[in-house]
Amino acid sequence: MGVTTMNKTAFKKKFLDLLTEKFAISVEDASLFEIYTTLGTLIRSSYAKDWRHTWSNYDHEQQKQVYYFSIEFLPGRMMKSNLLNMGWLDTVQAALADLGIQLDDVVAQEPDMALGNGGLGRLASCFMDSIASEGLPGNGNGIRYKYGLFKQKFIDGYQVELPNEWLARGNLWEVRRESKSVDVYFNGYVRLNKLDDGTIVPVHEDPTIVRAVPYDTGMVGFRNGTVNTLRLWDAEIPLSEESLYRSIEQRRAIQDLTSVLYPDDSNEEGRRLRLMQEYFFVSAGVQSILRHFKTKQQKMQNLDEFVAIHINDTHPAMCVAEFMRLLLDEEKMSWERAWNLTVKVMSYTNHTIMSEALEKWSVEMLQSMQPRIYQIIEEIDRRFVEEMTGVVDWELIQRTRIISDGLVHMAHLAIIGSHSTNGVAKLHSDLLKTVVLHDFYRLYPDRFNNKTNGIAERRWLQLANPSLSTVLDKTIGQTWRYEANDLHLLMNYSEDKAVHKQLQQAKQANKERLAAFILQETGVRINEHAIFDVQIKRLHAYKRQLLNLLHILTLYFEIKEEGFTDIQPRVFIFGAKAAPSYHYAKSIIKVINEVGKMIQEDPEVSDKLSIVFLEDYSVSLAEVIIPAADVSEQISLASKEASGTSNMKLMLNGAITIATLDGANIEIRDAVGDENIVIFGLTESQVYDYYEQANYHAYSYYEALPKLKRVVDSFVDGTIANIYQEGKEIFDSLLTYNDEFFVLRDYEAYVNAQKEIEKAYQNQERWLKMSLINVANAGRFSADYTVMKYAEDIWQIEAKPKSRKAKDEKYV
Ligand code: BZD
Repeated sequence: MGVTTMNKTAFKKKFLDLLTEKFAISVEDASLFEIYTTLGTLIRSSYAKDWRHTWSNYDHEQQKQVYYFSIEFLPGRMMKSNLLNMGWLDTVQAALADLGIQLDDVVAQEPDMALGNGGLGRLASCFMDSIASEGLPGNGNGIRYKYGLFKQKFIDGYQVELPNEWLARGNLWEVRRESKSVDVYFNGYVRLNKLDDGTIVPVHEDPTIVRAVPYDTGMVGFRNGTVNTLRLWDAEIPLSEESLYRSIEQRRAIQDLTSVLYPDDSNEEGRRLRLMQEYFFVSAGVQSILRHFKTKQQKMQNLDEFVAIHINDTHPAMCVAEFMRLLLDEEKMSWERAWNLTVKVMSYTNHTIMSEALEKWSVEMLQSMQPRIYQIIEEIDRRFVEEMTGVVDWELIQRTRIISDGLVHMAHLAIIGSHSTNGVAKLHSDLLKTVVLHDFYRLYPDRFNNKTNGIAERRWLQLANPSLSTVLDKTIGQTWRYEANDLHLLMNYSEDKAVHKQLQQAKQANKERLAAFILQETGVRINEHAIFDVQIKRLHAYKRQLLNLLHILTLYFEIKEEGFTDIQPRVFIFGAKAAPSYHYAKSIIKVINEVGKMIQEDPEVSDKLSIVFLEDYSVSLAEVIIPAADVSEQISLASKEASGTSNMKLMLNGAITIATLDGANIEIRDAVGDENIVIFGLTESQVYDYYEQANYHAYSYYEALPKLKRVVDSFVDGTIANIYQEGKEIFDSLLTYNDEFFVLRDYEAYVNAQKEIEKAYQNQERWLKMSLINVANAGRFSADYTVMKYAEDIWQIEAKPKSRKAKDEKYV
């Protein structure tokens, strides 16, 4: 059965038969979970053939494949996106409705697959969708964490973390592939055996062996018959070695290896278990790539014509050394040849300029856990220094070498060991070249390039926003569903009142859906006609949720103390998790929640303002919030947000962006024009000027602006209840510690920008046109285009014409 051919009658029969087979139950008596399991099984078995074909065709046609190594993948739920991509969505929705079942109720049974923290992990999953949809030969390689990112609850306004047992009821989509298991070695020591002919053979003595077992999940391409593979590794006790691991501690240590995802998204904790996780999925992945390659009857020295390995941030940077190890120790290749291949095969993406996120491991830890890998890194470092000596100055070599001050610098390993280093938005890539990685740019100017992030527009528009999708279909036809840039056709209707009206109705329907959700989740009834102002992203000081809060408090005091009456009603919606150990971020959550409560309990303001901080922000929650947003808050301190991707999702859904000139916001402004976005605040070069001249005095802004003073004082003067410690902490961060992220400096500009937003909203004609222009110009941020650029410029892989069917279909 081809995945795009399925009619309602055939589906119903198959579905009901399978329901009986699996559960011996009628549809009337079946639980939603039984229905979900049956539907999922049917979906999976229906793409199974395509999955096998995709896999064998790549081999058969000797296609070069990319392996995307990422310590995080954040796909969210998969059922609906599989249905959409198979071309089954409408049929299945209608067939189930005939049986008295709402597809959305069924879909809600699926737990979010949350094996990631935020932007980086979600990007990896958007790429998986786009790589398959472009028919590109590409696979993901990561870790099958037993517990996903923690579940967030608020208790008395405080964040509390609970375990996320996403596997508790099994996982429909994965296939355990026992036969593809590999062994990964840790600890012990390396003995160098000298053979009679003088060659030296390293032998790993007394290792701890962990069995890596892969679980594969099909990544279904959009209506093109391509089904790629996401391979996630689980750690198990090796069967043959069972007797060696009898102690409970030893067994537990192995099982713990893939137990939890580290919940820190931009802070390097340097824990031993994390390093073990990194080597574990790197070694398992690289071993399985080489093992597979050896079945091809190709020469090892031509490996780079068949394999590209992508290092997503530095967590998989040991790919470089592991690849070298296998070529040297197992394949007996010479160093020069192995190195040459490694650099050609590897490529690396940097996702942050925050120095605390740059991974460094102590020599001691790496050496004791990975004695052979450490030796190889040491040799790479030695040769690097040797090669550069006399070519560039000594200080530059010291700053760029891999091992220094007792630390192994993972970004240095990734850059030196690969042919490409890219940033994730133009500004970010420029900053890498000119500031953060400037030294490396001097050494390897040709390796640096930009690949602005992109998003899976199928998920974020077609699936998440059916109301808007219908308006688009009616207005510009359906080709945008295949070719995101065709959204641009909407520009022909930028002045069309009838289209504006339909866009407005679609947005209103989504706002009502979100309001109902909020009522159900929090018991709070919000004004559906207010401006829905949304900030959704991890809680981090540089993202400046605090600046947003200062504005909310400003409005609050204007109403309470200055008697303002003409404020446009607003609902401020937050979604954000803080790393469990990030005290300051947790204080901000608490304070936002307390301000929310204060406002809600005050009838003088509660019809004008409200704060809704939704618990447990996730991909699925984002799918409900984003279509309902009027305003997109992208207010990080310029230079700090590498790209951002919620900015793209929100604009695609017609929200107007209020933004600093940071990350991809700059490219959004270029796409929509200055009149269709509201920009404020310091530019990146002004921020750097402040750093250089060390002349920022937060206090002077506090003193000079009475409104700001009133707001900042409210953190410590008792205005806001229950925040004694948290309020003081925030107050001190701003004044005693001189406001690291220039919140006070940007306050006035931000408040003015918010006034502009309000003015624009009050002129609905203007607003709807702005919104339309945002939708019309969001196509360029489709990850389909992003991955094609990676494919052409970095990975050198291509799709066979037949696997790009979906793109060609529209011309038929
Ligand atoms: O990566 C984010 C950046 O902050 C965003 O600006 C960018 O859009 C996305 C995608 O490129 N970085 C992360 O999400 N980083 C992490 O999640 C992370 C996770 C573990 C350790 C360090 C960082």
